[in-house]
Amino acid sequence: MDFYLQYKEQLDMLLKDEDNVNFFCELAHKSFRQDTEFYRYILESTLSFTKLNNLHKATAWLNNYYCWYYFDMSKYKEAIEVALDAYNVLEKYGNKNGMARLCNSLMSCYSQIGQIELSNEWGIKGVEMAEEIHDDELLLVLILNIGIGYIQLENFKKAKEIFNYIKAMDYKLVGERKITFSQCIAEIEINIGDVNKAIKEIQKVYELFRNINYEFFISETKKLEAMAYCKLYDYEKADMLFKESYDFAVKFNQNFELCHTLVKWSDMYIKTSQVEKGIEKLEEFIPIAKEYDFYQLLRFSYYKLYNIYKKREDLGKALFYLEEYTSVDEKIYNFQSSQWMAKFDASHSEREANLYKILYDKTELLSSIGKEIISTLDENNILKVISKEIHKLMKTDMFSIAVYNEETNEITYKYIDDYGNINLKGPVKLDEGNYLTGYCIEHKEDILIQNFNNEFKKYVKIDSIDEYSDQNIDFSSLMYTPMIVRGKIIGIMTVQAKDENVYTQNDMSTLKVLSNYVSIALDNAISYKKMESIAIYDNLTGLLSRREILKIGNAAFKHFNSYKEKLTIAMIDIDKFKDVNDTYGHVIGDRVLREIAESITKNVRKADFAGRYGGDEFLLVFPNTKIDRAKTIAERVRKLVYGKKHLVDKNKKINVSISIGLYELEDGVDDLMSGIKRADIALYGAKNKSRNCVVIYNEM
Ligand code: GH3
Ligand code: MG
Repeated sequence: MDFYLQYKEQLDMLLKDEDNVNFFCELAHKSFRQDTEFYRYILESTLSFTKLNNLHKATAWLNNYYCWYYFDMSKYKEAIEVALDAYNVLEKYGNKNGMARLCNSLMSCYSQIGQIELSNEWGIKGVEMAEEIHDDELLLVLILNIGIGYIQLENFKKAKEIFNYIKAMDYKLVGERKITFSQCIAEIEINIGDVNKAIKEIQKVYELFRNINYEFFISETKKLEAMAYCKLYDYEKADMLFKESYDFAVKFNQNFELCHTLVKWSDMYIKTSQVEKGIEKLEEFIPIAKEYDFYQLLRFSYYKLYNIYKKREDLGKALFYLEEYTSVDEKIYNFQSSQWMAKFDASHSEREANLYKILYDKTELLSSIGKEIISTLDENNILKVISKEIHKLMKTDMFSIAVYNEETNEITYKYIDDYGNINLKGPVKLDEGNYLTGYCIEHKEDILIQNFNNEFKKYVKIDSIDEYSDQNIDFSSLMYTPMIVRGKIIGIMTVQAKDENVYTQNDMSTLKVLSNYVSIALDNAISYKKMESIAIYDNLTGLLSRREILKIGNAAFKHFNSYKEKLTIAMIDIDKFKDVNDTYGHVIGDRVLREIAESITKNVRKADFAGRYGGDEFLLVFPNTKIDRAKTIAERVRKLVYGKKHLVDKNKKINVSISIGLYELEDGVDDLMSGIKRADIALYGAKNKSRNCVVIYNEM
């Protein structure tokens, strides 16, 4: 049938039911990157038809393809705009299939302009959806693109895990994807592996070019080849290849490739001490990158220039590039805190753990253990949860977590013994015989051993097992995996069994998922502890924390002791505060507590200090103040607190009073604590008297 007749017929069908969009999608799919003009033409004419006829769903589907047209034109903002629009429309219709595809498009766009985090978020979201609708092909594309994102972030280890997964799953890769896959493997090998393997992969790519329009891929392939030859120190050949890559990028209008090539080319010059030439390439790259918002590349490059000029002590230029660097950094950050980021409600780490779950294992059990682990803020509890659960997942005669202290280069092993008690071993220096742990930490790599006696030499440079001081000699099968948070290694996890050949690659993957959860949880626990201990202000009232007011009190006590400066302290407790809670609830109670704290701080002098000592108790420190003066202030505070009305119900306001005990420090008092005790005694005096009053210790 004549093409245009067929096309018209299909438009009519679309008008009847806008789900009849397949014909157009297939047309686009076939011509994509093979016949760009036709691709654009088909999409634009069909889109003007669907828009005119208010076919929103069909428009959204086609916009997903149109987004890729913008993408190839380096118009990423436009690409993102149509994709987001389309996503919103399909979300309304609950069309998971289309949404998952748009996740993929958005992931690629954001990655291109350097919004890798955002890109990653979309990718992982897409992965979840593709899983849900059992679309393995789309799942593969998404995972492939997530891998590319990690390469762009120069996180080659993670990228490698992902590509290993793709290999292991034995997915059928065809056409362009085969090319992309080989290019990625090559880039990973160049950076963290074997250059010769990389060159072999690149050869594969050239062979694939025979059956495909290679315009889109040639510049990148040449660039990768150049990078490989840099690794082999053949800079002449590399220079030539960079030039070819550059020319192809110009010829085919590929701005991203052009920029990327210039950056890598300049890297080579800088490395070979031809710094001027390196700067020249970067200067050519910057305006193009700025025009197309290649933030990530810009950020890396500004930082490089900053360092070059700093080294040369050209501080003016160094500062200029540092400022450029920070401004790009901020832009990236602002993007990340944009409304789209906010749409992803769970935290990034949690989603990342989720990706691992999908990559390595699909059981719900893991995810529920993960949730339990992540919600724990106590290190020992984390260990308990995981030790209990791991037996359900694999054979375990010994399980241990070792926490690594980078500063002291020490590790502390923690494990649960047969009686359910937590045992510690260490801290021990990493280099004192803890070879496998050391290897795992140093290389940030997993270890899977089926037979300890035969295999330990792969990881350990010792001749005899007698030199081995780790506890694992009783065990034949061992697995180790590092725990990494934000690129930093915080420890390892190990599972061991007495028999040989116990663990498979699959068990290793499971352990990795768990280690991911534990890493997040431990990181949370550690930051929580830190936050707790460094908190200067009390969360609820905003007054100084107990720890902080005691610190200040102790300093004032030193002045009292050494320089005979006067010092008076006050203990305050809210009267019948339990009743407020019981009558109006804790939320109102909290508010009243906050308001009382506010009245207290407002009405002491600037030089005085107020802290929350306990539940409804406050400690005031009046430095350089005699009891009479302190009494006047305390009376004022008491009156003003009692005078304030607190709204506790729709129309109900109440007054709440406080009792105050005062004590002026006297010679012979050993420390601040003894002073506080006396102020407390005075406070109880006030409670016994009538409440809502001030009592002085020495007048009791
Ligand atoms: P008294 O006059 O003898 O001090 O009576 P009281 O009811 O205030 O008794 P006490 O000081 O022993 O009890 C303090 C009460 O303060 C207990 C608890 O209900 C409440 N409380 C402590 N901390 C908080 C808090 O952070 N928020 C709220 N809403 N209530 C708290
Ligand atoms: Mg009280």
